[in-house]
Amino acid sequence: MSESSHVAYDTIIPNNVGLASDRKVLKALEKWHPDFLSWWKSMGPDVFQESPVYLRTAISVEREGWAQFGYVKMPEYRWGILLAPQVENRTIGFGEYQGEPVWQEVPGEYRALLRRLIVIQGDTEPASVEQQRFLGKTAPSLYDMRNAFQVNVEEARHLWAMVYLLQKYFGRDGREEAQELLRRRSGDPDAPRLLGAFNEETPDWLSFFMFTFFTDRDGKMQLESLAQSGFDPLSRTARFMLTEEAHHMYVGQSGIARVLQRTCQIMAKNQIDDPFRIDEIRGLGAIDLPLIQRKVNFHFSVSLDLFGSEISTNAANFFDAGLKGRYKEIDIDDDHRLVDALYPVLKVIDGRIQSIDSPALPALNMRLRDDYVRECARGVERWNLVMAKAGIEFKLKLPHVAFNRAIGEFASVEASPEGHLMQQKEWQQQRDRYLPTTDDADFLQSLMQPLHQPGQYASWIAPPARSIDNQPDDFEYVRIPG
Ligand code: BYC
Repeated sequence: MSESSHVAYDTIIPNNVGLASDRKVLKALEKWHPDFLSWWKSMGPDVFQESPVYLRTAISVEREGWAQFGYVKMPEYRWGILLAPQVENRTIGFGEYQGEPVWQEVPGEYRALLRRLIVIQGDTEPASVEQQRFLGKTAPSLYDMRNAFQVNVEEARHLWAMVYLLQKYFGRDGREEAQELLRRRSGDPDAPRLLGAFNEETPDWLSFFMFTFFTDRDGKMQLESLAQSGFDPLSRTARFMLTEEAHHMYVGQSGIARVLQRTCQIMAKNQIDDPFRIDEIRGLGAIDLPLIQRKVNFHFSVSLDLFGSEISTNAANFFDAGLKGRYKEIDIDDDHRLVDALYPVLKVIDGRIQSIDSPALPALNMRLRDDYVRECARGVERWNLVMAKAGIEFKLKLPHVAFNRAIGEFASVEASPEGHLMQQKEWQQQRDRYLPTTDDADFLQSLMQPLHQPGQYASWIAPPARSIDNQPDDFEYVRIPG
């Protein structure tokens, strides 16, 4: 095992960054630790903090075998600082400094830009834990409860990852930012989280699965871009975070697939082939497909906002400076400078949405968003196989990127899910066809009855295709005192 893949468990904070001999940073982190724990206890999962949960913990950062499974009480989880192994002789892959050796220290002129990127990334991690804090109480099974807690502890570890970068490389400013990350709260009107989607509620499990499919996937795209960074510690941090992120998106992809599967089963069993016989379907304890489409519309559009404006000088500056690349930058066959390159950008011109070739550098947010949309579309196709297999004529669709947007080119217009521009009044009239209604929310809440018997699942969701860590179907993923 190479030096940087070995995780030291001799300090209070497991790490593979040599913390034991980095007294100053260790001290700063040890000071931050109790504040983190009190944040976790007050804003992390409600109720189940004392329950042993069958969690995976990273014990190595090598591609194979980094996860060790075992029962842990969440406040005792070994949150650690784990960076992917250093790549020998790595050079900056894009922008003004292309070809130069990557930086091991923060370049002075980019300090503010880099700090801003790290703070935004860091802010999303505790935000998602806060958003999901009540889910345990209504978990449809112990399997699902465990998955949510796994996601939560890993998002909290991602917070640690960003706090380490802030404290190690940004001195006093970094320490202040680390405190601020624990001060802001999702949805708090006085101290909200920085990005819109992270101030929304996650009130039910359908929302959770949608969030882990759509919003965690934004996390993946952003982390992929940061993994390209010329600031090597950020790149290595993001690369390891990505290995954990994959499971979060799996929870979303498979969670929705299981909901669809159960709805289709219940419809088939009761000889209902029209997905719009809503009352009957709901009466049978299943979630109707049109409601699921409205949830897709909501979570997709809110997640698109996380990519920023289509045209952004911030994005151009991040790229030029070698701080944030494109998705799979090293696989792209071009000059990696983009000085004269063009990229098609959607704009509203003369009351129509048109694709206009624009300078590629300021259009990087749009490009990353396009990569994201393609990935989401593939996931939706997989969901649609569930209905096709059951012989039910219904296809989920991603809404148009102009639909329900609060950031960027389409923030000032209203568009239907098909991408037709509409007057505000007409859109308001149609709103309840497009987006989840209070009725939908109430219905979902009515389904949120906890199921704590090992191997049992709520009526509205099918059991998973496979267990965690090859455990038997009736495994007790969370031990809840009787
Ligand atoms: N809400 O130049 P623009 C994850 C602000 S998720 C509120 O277009 P830029 C995770 C923007 O800050 C991934 N404000 O933006 C998932 C700017 O403000 P100033 C998180 C917004 O900078 C699930 C102004 O509007 N990581 O990891 O090009 C669970 C003009 O914006 C929003 C990152 O995002 C918004 N949605 O792009 C757990 C990566 N969007 O300067 C975790 C780091 C923009 O006028 N961040 N604004 O005060 C970035 O790369 C960029 O900051 C953004 C925004 C892509 C987010």
